[in-house]
Amino acid sequence: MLQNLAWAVSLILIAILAGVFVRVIRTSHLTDAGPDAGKSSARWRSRIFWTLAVLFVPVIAYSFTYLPYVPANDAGNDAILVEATGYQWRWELSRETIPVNRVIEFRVTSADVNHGFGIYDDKLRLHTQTQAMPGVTNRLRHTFNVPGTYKILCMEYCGMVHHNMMTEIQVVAEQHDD
Ligand SMILES: [Cu+2]
Repeated sequence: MLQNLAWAVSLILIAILAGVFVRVIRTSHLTDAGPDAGKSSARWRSRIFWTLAVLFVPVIAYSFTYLPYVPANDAGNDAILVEATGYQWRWELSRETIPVNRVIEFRVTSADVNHGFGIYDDKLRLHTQTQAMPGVTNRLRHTFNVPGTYKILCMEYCGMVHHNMMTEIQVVAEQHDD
């Protein structure tokens, strides 16, 4: 799963970084010996910097090839629309039942403060999410492949009863078009 991969990559990078720190600490008493000291490490720093700088652009570009968010100028007629509004402290949905294997477009906004709109399955695995912001409608597209009851939880602390801000949406096999 993608989350496990991200976790593994993070652990490897943390280990490398920790190794660099330990090496710097262990060799720090050697660095002020002679006029050439520090030159080779400066060369290495510069090499690593430019390698990372050159890698950064394609990696970031690739990571943007899939985003669930829909630009405001995208007409998107084929998706089934669900209007979702966050309030302190509840969600209001324009429909509570949606079909499986169809593109669902959530139009998410808030009536008061910032909320986080997160959709979880019955095992509380996050499937998709976006921000619910006052004065802004975020368009989030997702296709549910498994029928069932999904929970919508607030993902951003929004006051006293934030923890209670949840509702459910049913993903069903038969079609329920408007
Ligand atoms: Cu909240």
